[in-house]
Amino acid sequence: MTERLILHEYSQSGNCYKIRLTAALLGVPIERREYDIMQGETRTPEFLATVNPNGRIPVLQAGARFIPESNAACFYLAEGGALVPADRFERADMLRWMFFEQYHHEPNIATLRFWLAFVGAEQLDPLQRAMLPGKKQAGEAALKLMDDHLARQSFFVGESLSLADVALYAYTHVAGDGGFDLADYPAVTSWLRRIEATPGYVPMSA
Ligand SMILES: N[C@@H](CCC(=O)N[C@@H](CS)C(=O)NCC(=O)O)C(=O)O
Repeated sequence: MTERLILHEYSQSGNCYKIRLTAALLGVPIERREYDIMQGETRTPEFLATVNPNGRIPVLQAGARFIPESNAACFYLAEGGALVPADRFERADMLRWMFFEQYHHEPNIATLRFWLAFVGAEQLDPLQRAMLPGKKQAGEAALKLMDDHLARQSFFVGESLSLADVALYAYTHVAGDGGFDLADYPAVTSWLRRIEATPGYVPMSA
């Protein structure tokens, strides 16, 4: 990749970490620009006009162009390489797990992490408080589905690491912050360790 790559991010966000992990696994250098989402730094008129009209990070900047949505940014980096299956069915299966991550996993597991570990249980408004049990139940269901799948195979798509694993790893490995007990999901726990043993792996804190 010849263009300059800049990740607009909040480094404690799993969605941002996905992109750093993808880049690290591929050996692609990216620059990083930090925004404090707790202070509304992605909601300024300048950010909305130039980086993302949706007011959120991560956004991967490739040259003069911007790619919001974490999984789209991961795909931009990885297309044509080892993290995207060459087989058409497997490529669609990878996307299936990435859409699952955005619809069934992240809105429950990442949201509970954000509410409980970043905002704080006492600061939640009544609506958020009322949503806690439903999000916990839906997050548990997502982890159970993942555990059943990973009891049968080493990675989400076949036997090798793909973007599906990277996308799901980002918030699963810190699910404890949202009140989930990963000891209940042994196949998921083994899969986390396999990813961490992959050459090029970097932790979220790096
Ligand atoms: N579907 C988006 C989610 C982006 C998102 O929700 N970003 C959050 C942090 S993880 C954010 O920017 N929040 C700040 C705000 O909404 O003001 C993705 O995968 O990139």
